[in-house]
Amino acid sequence: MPYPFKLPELGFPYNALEPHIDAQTMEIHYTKHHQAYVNNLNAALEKHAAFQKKEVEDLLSSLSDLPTEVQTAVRNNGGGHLNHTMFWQWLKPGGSKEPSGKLAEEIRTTFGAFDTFKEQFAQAATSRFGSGWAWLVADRGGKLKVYSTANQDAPVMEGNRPILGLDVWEHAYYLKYQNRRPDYIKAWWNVVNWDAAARAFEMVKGR
Ligand code: MN3
Repeated sequence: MPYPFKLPELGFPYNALEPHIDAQTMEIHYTKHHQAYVNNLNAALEKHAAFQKKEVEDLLSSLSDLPTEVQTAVRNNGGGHLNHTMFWQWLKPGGSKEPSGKLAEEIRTTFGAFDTFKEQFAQAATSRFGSGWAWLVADRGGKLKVYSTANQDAPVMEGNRPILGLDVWEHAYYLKYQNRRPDYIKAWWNVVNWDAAARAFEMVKGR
């Protein structure tokens, strides 16, 4: 949905992902951090009616079309809004431990084994210096790749389609895990919504 952007439904209570992701972190992450990205994105576009009909993906994939003075604000806050909107969908209480169907096949073809994929993903998430995201994406050719981005940079900025993403900003884990990012990553696998990842992959294959 285009401007004015809104906080999406979370789809589950703040405590639903306990003990892996705690309720207080979820509440602050959703009502404060994500809300701030939405507010700042709306503020950036308030005086630019020509861009108010665009979806956030379109804004991010053609940042250079925007007036120079709002490019950074849209990159940071549009990315923040899009990344978090997807992140909530990729979380599910008691989610399945592994993907199934075509995504499972493609992960095996690309990485050799599901566990090898998990290792590469965790490595990308752990080694991202400072704030950012780890991603499983499909590139323009539909090939799966694992990498990380800084800040709120979104895969769509490089023409990639996100299949699964993990927020590794400290605000996503600090209350429970403090400096132990690897423990947060390990716990997060327990609440991944592989059905949402599989749907994202189907959409890539179907276009
Ligand atoms: Mn976040």
